[in-house]
Amino acid sequence: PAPRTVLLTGAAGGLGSLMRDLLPAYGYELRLLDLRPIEGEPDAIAADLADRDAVREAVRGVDAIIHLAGISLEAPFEKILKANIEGTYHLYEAAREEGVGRIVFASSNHAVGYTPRPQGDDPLIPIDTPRRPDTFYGLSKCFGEDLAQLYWDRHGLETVSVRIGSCFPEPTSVRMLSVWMSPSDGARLFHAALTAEHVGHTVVHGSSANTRLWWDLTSARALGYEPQDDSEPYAEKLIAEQGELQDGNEAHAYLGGQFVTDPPIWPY
Ligand code: NAI
Ligand code: 15L
Repeated sequence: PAPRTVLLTGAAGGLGSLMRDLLPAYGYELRLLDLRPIEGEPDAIAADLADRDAVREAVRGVDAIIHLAGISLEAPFEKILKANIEGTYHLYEAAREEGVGRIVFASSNHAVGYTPRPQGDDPLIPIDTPRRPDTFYGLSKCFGEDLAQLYWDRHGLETVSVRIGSCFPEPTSVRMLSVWMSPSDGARLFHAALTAEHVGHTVVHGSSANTRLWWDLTSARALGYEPQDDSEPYAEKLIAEQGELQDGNEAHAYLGGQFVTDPPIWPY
């Protein structure tokens, strides 16, 4: 049966807030979890993924999990280790112990951020492109994908790992024209990932059907995902403001964009 009750971790964050608005229309009852309290959501669980007992209690009784919680940018290794690596492990252990059947894992383009961006007639980046994390953050997403594979092979716990491009209300850079996932398409993709049959561990690219797309959406479409949006209407304005992507600019050369050149940021 299709999942009904879904635990949304990272529910206070940018993507979590967008999904809190959009996913109920698909019939899901969301249970919310985040470190931070959420305004207007008194029933949300305020818990740290480091707290194994709280995580186990949070997953009890849900049909599936959308796992967004964690550090979403580059940060010192020790912080990434705790939130993204140990935190994701705690969630998977809790899901295994409580018999939850499926997790949708928010992986990232930064797991493969050092992949050169396709230019000219280059083929789209395939989903089995070699791992090339651009940061400790991207490395933690590689770990999450491998953890998901282990829990499928060993415990039969299914995961769809979504290598999200940039999911924001609008694209805000020329690079984002190629990797943007509109919030509505994000909800469509998460819904497909929750409801497709026999996913085992499937890795998909997460974006809209952008005219300037850099990567292949075949595995996402195979789940039943049919993207409806395209960043192209934003192109003229963004290119007028920022110029085209340039050869010889390292931050324009790779899928991961500025993550390959920026110094670490610590937002919390
Ligand atoms: P965000 O930083 O706005 O939200 C992350 C949320 O996780 C925050 O509300 C934070 O309080 C919570 N959190 C952090 N550590 C936690 C912990 N130890 N225990 C419980 N909660 C914790 O990030 P955003 O943009 O909403 O992204 C959500 C997820 O999607 C992240 O895992 C991010 O890596 C991934 N992602 C997002 C993309 C995007 O375009 N928004 C692109 C690629 C991946
Ligand atoms: C990510 O993984 C980040 O979580 C998000 O904030 C964006 O920076 C996105 O990638 C991106 O590459 O644009």
